[in-house]
Amino acid sequence: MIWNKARECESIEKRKERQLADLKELCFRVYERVPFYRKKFDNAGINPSDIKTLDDIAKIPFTTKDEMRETYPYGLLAVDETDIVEIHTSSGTTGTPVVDAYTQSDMDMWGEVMARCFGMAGGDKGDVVQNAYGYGMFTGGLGVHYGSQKIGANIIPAASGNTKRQLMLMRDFKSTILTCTPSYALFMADEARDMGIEFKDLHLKSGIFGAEPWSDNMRDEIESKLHLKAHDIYGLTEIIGPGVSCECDIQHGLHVNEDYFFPEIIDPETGKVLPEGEKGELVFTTLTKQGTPILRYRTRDITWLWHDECKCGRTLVKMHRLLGRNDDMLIIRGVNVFPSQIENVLLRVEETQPHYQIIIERGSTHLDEVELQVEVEESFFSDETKELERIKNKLHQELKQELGISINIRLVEPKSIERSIGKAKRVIDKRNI
Ligand code: DLL
Repeated sequence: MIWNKARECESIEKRKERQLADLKELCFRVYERVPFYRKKFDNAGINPSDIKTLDDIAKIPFTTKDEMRETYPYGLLAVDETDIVEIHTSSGTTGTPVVDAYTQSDMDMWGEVMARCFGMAGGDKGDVVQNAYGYGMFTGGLGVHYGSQKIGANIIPAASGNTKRQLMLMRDFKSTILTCTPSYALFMADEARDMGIEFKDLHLKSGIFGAEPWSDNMRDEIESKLHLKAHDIYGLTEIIGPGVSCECDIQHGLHVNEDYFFPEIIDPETGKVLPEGEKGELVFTTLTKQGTPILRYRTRDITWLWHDECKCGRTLVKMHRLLGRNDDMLIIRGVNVFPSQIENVLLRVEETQPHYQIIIERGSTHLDEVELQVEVEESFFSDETKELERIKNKLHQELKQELGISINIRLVEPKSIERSIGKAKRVIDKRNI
């Protein structure tokens, strides 16, 4: 099913015309309504009227995650606060989150792009969507929810976790589409085996998996274990949430909903726009978003873009499955974690030193397991298990509050973590994704 053929399959020329018209309007709108952008334009010596072609977008300065944090909570708002109908924040709970504030028209647009993603994954009215993304401030759960309702499917808002119940619902309500992180899909496969449930006897036909890196190998494993067709979905809070791009049935690149999210690839070092087909950092401009429009957001995600005549008929530009990031952000069980957040907690907790290593593994359960090895402050180090246990519990609580996930802690003796003369190797990622 192609949800919106007129838009998804329109000619490239026509789409470009619309993108340009929307870009121009956007520039005038944010210049007038958002002091943050007015200052950006002024400092760069440009005026909204200087944007005459799509290539002129390169004149506009980038927006970064740090800037989005600095403007918390409503510094990027381009409408009256009373026009906001919903807010979400980035996964992971850093002190100051990144805020996405949606007007009703933004919500309609989100539903529209997610409906397209469902279409790409073969979804339609009559389908039963089991949504095992997290609900709440994270965009995954509700974003998928709105898209599913838009296509008229029956949504089971199972949310993540409680796997036994998940499998029971899947069997009893005959779920046809599963939406969750790819690692959770594999975890479910193992649980099902233990419960004596065979996926081939269930009704799943497709899955929409994303929010974390995965690979073609993982796709093969998921498809064979869960007996479904696995589609990659990409998105990020800063832009809208899930629904920025998704794979169609051809499974050869993700179609970007570029009539709403204008993509560019830049050289992360120089900031220069790279020609189509070259690998670099993905940058997005939200062409029509009203609540918190974003101009040239540096995602830090690495990929490349290309146009081809996709057999599905869609003309939307494609992006390759993500190749990685060019910052140190980790995605652990779908939650974004920066090593600096861990460091901040270690500095705050007086019993520990900011000498640490983070070891990430994906064992037999397919879920990410993290161990934080951390040095205890000399004056607190003791042979008493009780005392060490107290420190461990305290740190565990603090980290859980900061990161939003639980991590295993191993306290080690002062000065036992290897010191580096160069850039310290803080993260040892053993996940073979
Ligand atoms: O993860 C939104 C989302 C929800 C996408 C559900 C897909 C499905 P954030 O928490 O803001 O938003 O994290 C965004 O996650 O910049 C990527 O680095 C990573 N990411 C998202 N989708 C994929 C994917 C949601 N399909 C960050 N493959 C992004 C690899 C992904 N990484």
